[in-house]
Amino acid sequence: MDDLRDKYIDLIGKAADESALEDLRVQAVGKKGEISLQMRELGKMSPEERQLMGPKLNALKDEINAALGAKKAALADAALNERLQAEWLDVTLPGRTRRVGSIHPVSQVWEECTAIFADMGFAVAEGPQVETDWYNFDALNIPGHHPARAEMDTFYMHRAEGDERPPHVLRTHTSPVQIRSMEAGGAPTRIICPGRVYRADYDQTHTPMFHQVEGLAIDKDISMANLKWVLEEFFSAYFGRSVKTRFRASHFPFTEPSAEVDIQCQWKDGSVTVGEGDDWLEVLGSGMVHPKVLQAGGIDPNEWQGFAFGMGIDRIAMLKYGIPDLRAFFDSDLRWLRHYGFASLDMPTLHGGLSR
Ligand code: 2NM
Repeated sequence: MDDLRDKYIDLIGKAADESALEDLRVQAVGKKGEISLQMRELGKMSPEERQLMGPKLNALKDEINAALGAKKAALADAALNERLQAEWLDVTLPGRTRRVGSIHPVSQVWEECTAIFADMGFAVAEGPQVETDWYNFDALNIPGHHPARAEMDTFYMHRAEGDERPPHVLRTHTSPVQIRSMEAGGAPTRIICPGRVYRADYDQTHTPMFHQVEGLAIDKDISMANLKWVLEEFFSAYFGRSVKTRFRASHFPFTEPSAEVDIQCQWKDGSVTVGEGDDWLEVLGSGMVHPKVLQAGGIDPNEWQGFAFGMGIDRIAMLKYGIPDLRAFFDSDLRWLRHYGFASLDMPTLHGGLSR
């Protein structure tokens, strides 16, 4: 019995894993294990022998079971320690920082304009950037032979040979959106149309894509006086100070009469400040919507009249935020974007104040 005990205590001590340990358990104390077989022999013994051997065999069985349990716990402990060594993680390491993006000045000013005009009761309308030449030109009283069509440096969409559809263009202004709005909603109406527009022109002050916001107000008794008030109200809110305006007679095919609007400014050391001084800066075109344009939009010009205006978002962004070069707007230069961009949680609201 001592041999049996030494053998199994030794084997259990050397067992490499749980399955080896289980094999040993079966081999020693399983139903047909060595110790169980010995116990079966007890029946053949004399009562004296049995009284001696029974307790000894039971004690041996208990000892082996205890050794198996202890070894199992030791193996589990070792396995856990191994994992703890292999899978540690330093939760005190600093995180990987990621730079946040910024809001482009055009987006910022777009939102500023929208907020100011919305406060005056203008709804925002948007439309397609690829337009038929009817919406972009004809409906706006710019017929086929009109010099404005050539002057606009229009991008025409490619047509496959035999494709007889009327020409499509990249819109040269957002006015087509206003025609579509007139068709869809009729009069009265008050909308602004911010959006991307395209003209084949590239130099110091022109990019082939730029941004416009146009406005339209139609009712029974809308006049140039309403136009002047709305624009002065807009510029004062936008620049955060009162800004004088100057209306100069002009000509556009889609308005009659038409006026270009200058704002008061001062030139000093090669840069310009709005709202002071006695220089003037042209920033906007406007006028009373031409009867033919109302008609093209399905509105009866004998019953309704209204004003319209258009200005460049990029242009007034440069003026407000002192950005010198238009072309840098669309270079996607991260240093420029970080410098002139706005915090993403700092979008303009009227109650928060528009300017920083
Ligand atoms: C300008 C100048 C003057 C204008 C006209 C219209 C429409 F569609 F209602 F007729 N929208 N915008 C307009 C008028 C635009 O931009 C310099």
